[in-house]
Amino acid sequence: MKDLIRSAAAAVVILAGAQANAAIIVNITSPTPNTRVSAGQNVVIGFTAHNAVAGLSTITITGERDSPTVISGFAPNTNSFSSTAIYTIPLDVLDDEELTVSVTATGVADTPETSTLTLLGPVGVPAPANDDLANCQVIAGDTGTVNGTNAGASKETNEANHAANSGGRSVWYCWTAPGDGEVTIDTVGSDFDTTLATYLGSVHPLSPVTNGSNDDTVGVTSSVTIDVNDGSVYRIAVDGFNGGSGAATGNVTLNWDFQAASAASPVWTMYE
Ligand SMILES: [Ca+2]
Ligand SMILES: [Ca+2]
Repeated sequence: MKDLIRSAAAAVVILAGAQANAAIIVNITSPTPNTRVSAGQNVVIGFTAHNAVAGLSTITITGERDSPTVISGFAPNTNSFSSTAIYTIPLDVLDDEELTVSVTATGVADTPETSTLTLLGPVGVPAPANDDLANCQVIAGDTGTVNGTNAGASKETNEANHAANSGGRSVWYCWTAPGDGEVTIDTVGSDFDTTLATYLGSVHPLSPVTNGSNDDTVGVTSSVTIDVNDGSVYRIAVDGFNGGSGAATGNVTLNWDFQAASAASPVWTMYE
């Protein structure tokens, strides 16, 4: 009979594939993966551990940001064990953050085995439609104003630091110059500390426009005046100033005002 049990355990090991050479089986049984959690919440982690061959020696519960907790409520050489542990969600959990909880069972004579569970932080603010450069909001005409938000926005891979600030919650606008001249673009009316930067190109990394970025001009809002060429497409980033604890967010107001070259900078030629 004992041989039969050993054979069954061996078969489980073979089926497990990656767990070759280990006879330990450990499973987190509750809660279900990707359960939403909130700051400070006590989550009951249910688990089972089993080692038919040589018994268990220790079980360790590790929260992603915690020191390991060793469960010792069973006698050494126990073959099967099921219990619960409390995992307290960190108070600074981020929206949609993935928190990993691990249960590791160590056998008397086997390699430890680990089961992991991912929990998700609170539901985050959905990203605005113009979060990514590729989805820039098209703005057109000589002059205008649009309103939006950078709440829920993020920074892309290879995205520049706008106005030399790390930012982190950028939104994008695309504007095609209707002629040669200059355009003043600003975020006056926005209700948070903005940064503003203008670029040529269509994928990161973009080419910064000369004198095309600014942090503060009107209060903490931003303004640039740049020379533009007829038909060129300018990518405009509005980000929140990041003083070290994340980018500022709020309602974005973006204004632009184009002046054609003849009106903006008349050329006077003297003839002798
Ligand atoms: Ca973005
Ligand atoms: Ca600013």
